[in-house]
Amino acid sequence: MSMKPLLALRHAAPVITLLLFSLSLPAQTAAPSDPAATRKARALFGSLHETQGKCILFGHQDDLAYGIGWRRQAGGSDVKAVCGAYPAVFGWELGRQMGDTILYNIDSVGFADMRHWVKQAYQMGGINTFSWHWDNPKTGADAWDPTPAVADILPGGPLHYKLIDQLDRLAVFFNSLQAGPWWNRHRIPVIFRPWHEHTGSWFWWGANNCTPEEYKQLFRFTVDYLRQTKGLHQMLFAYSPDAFRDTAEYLRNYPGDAYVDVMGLDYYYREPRLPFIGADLPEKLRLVAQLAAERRKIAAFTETGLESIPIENWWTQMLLPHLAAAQNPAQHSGIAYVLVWRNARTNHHFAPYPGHQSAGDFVTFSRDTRIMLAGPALKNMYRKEKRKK
Ligand code: BMA
Repeated sequence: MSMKPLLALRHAAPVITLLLFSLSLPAQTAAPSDPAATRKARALFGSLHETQGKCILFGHQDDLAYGIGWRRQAGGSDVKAVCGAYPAVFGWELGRQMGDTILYNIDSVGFADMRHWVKQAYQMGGINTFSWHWDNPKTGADAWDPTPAVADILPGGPLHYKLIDQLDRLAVFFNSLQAGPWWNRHRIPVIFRPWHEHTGSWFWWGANNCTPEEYKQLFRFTVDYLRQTKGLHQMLFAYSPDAFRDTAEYLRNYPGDAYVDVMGLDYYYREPRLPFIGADLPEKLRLVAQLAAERRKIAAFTETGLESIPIENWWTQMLLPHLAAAQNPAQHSGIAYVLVWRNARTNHHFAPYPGHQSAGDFVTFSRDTRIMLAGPALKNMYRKEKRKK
């Protein structure tokens, strides 16, 4: 190359910089809690924030892995089989325990398969979110063993090494979720929802099994370790209490704005409680949406469902109006996504399947303009990229 083009290039450099800078100007003001979040994680956060209040993304746990009467079939999805579209949000589970010889999660989903499906979901613009039912590190029993263990795994505790071991393994797994061609290979941004449903006491990290201070320390340590020690910046973190009475209870274990991106709610519809929930949920979802809006966070109904959906029109008569009650488009406030739990078997499923009595109502729900499933609009989820400062 002669000197002239080189010089031209040198002079063009500030112009290019300015151009890139101005391209990034209309970037969202709402940003992830991690100041060093990757471009894709920023884009995801920004898109969710922008969508919030306008429409609600529909999600399903283990959607691509199995459903009623099938398992591990290419293209399989009960949601798609019923309404013609894949969900927009895909939930995955990391428990019981990660280890050198452990190939499957608690629900017999292989981690290698999961990696493949996460990528598939991402390539359609879908959002991947992870739950973690980690075994009780003190007793070795499952996550539902309420024996207190949080103090033991905090720094200085006798079992701290077990937490480090699991977080190291989670980091390897999260980092293995990658996409893009060689010139733009990147880590897939994910929403991680650790230590969920803590307002209940069924997990060893639940309300009666550790103090709010211990819980906050555990949450902060988890985030700091993954973010700072392991250098994971593709992560958004969800804080997801179960049923709560008021703002004070919702926020009692809140680790702080620097540690949370999604303010969630895990709350199931259960038949004996249905009239109560019917009255209660719009208000609770509104409260979560408001708390999130005040902090410029994302609000989400991070886990819900009505087991086996015995109410034919539950989708349009309960879930949809409850979600809609929290929407406030003018303020970008509302519930950004809802995730229903897994389709394990006919007496433990939360999405419909072909032939199910609520299938027709689900189709109506899925076509409502306020509900978004996979499709062309979802393709832009990771495109509104704010450049890293
Ligand atoms: C529960 C049930 C269990 C499952 C666990 C973790 O709600 O669905 O069957 O093992 O979640 O995914």
